[in-house]
Amino acid sequence: MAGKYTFTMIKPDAVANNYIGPILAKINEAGFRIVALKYTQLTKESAGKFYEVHKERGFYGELVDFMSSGPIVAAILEKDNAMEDFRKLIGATDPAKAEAGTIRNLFAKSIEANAVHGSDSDENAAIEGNFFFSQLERP
Ligand code: 3AN
Repeated sequence: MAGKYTFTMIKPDAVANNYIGPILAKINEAGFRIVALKYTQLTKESAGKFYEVHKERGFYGELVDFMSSGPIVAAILEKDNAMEDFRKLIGATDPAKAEAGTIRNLFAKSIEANAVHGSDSDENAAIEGNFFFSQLERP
């Protein structure tokens, strides 16, 4: 059964461009409830751990540098079919290929600095939510 929670991060590029407000508004307008929210900055070590699944990929080092380069906003979102619906709302990884009106189409400039992260499975949504939020801070 599809889960009702997913996890997102507003990445350093979008935070630097003052897009926290507009992106959270889009998320709410699309029917998601924000049930946990945190403004923080990843260290290289914690960004490396978060993206460990991509360790073997050529862009891993740059991705870790970028994701620890400035503050981010982490959030847990609630909606029926949350993970899949959120992936649709953010659009393709490469903003040039992201459908019109999606968050990456509206707010991202490059495949690396692509404004937002969205979990790619219910299992990863739970793992990623637990990475940023303690039991007291999340539903
Ligand atoms: P998504 O974020 O759409 O799930 P993934 O999981 O394939 O995409 O990639 C994780 C992150 O790695 C992306 N959000 C993006 O920042 C970065 N990334 C993916 N592909 C590339 C690439 N070819 N070059 C640079 N960075 C990339």
